[in-house]
Amino acid sequence: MGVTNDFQRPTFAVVGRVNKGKSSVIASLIESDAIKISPRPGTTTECVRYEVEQDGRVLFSVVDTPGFEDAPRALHWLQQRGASAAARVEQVEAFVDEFSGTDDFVQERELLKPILNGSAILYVVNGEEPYRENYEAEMEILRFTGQPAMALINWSEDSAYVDDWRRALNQYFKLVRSFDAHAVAWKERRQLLEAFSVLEPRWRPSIEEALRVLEAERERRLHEVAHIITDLLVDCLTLHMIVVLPQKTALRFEREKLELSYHDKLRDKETRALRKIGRVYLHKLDDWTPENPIVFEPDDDLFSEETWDVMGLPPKTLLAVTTLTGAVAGGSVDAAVGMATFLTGTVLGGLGGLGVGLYQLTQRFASASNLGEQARTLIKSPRDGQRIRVGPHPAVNFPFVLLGRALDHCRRVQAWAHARRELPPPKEAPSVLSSMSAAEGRKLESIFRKIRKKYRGVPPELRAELQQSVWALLQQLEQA
Ligand SMILES: Nc1nc2c(ncn2[C@@H]2O[C@H](COP(=O)(O)OP(=O)(O)OP(=O)(O)O)[C@@H](O)[C@H]2O)c(=O)[nH]1
Ligand SMILES: [Mg+2]
Repeated sequence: MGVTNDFQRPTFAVVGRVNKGKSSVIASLIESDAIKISPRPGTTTECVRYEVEQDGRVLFSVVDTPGFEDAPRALHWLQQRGASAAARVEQVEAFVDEFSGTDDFVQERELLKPILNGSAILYVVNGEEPYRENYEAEMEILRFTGQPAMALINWSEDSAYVDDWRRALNQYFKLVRSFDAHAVAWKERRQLLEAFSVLEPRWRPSIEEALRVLEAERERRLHEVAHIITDLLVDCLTLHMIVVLPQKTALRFEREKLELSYHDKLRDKETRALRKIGRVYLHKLDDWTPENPIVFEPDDDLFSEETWDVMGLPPKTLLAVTTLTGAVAGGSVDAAVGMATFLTGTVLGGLGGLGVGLYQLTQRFASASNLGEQARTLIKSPRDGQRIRVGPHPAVNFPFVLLGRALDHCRRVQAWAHARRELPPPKEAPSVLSSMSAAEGRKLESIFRKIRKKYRGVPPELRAELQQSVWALLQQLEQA
């Protein structure tokens, strides 16, 4: 670490006993997957500075440090010198000099350096473990430095010891906050920065700017995700394949293969979009395979019955949406399975206004259909071949299932703290769309219907309208 004077620039040294989550706190705060974290004590052996910048200017820095190993003995050395309160910081400097070049107090000397250099102190404890008096030596040494200091009770979620910790820490630190390096999201990061701004008034303008940057970044990400989800919906709602089969091939032999490849294309589009959403939140989901389902659990197939039951619109809303739009003309609504089936011919006015019922009525699956004589001439089919089209997917619930899954995934990556190196299992929370009102559902359904109709060229206004609705849903999601 270079020697810079940290008295002018906001710098926070994250200190504490070995293995209490110091590096994890930093990783989650600055969203870094590169910081070394491990269950083995003594993972961090040298100070490492991380600078948070905006337009090339450093707004604040955090310094990762090795943990205290033998604080009681170090404190004993300091106390033996018996300096006045005003001279205590020189005492700590003398301690660092005294053992310099020896094998003694290696970690203590290293962790004290940034503090002696002007960093504020962020003292991290593990709130899952009971408070013990032997932490007091560490806190006393930190007090000797005279630097502004706050404490963070890490691992605080569901811990019975947090109150004890708080009482003890309050005696040593100006501020005491709880934190959970494994569960922090945007809100907790903002709260920690706010605490930073209280800790040292001189640094407030920089930290306030960092808060503004954080807020702007949150907004930017939501817009980016709205864009990704809109593209996914438009892409999947308009996806269709036209294949020419020799005249004598019976469609029933080819149908299954065509449908499978059509569904695989949709799955692939979805996986790509979900990875992109992960990247917006600086998470890589690139090593996803069906065997290593970092995006979804193995039985979460896009077209599984369970997925459709859980992820799309709930049956009641679906019913309300479908009957009122008139999309069921001539079709039927199967309330028992909560799935709407409807005559897709009405949706396919786009095909030269033929209005012929080209599609099988299906529930979860799109099916391949022979376009028939009329359609064939219309799309200049070779005389000796039959043109088969699969898609666009006809089910009313299909875009809702896609949307519900994308929003759920977004909620999951937003809550995925960077200290956790694997995607946490999904929370048992109801799907985002389960609380959608019939009015909201109807509005979306009408947009989806228009997009399907214009499947050969979706007007930009329609896309923008959808993006606006997705953005509103993402806002609701964050505020929930
Ligand atoms: N469940 C849970 N585990 C945590 C939390 N914070 C850290 N851990 C785990 O605790 C272990 C130690 O975390 P580190 O961040 O490496 O701890 P450290 O204080 O930097 O450790 P040293 O560098 O060895 O001093 C790792 O296995 C982390 O995954 C937390 O808030 N919740
Ligand atoms: Mg560490």
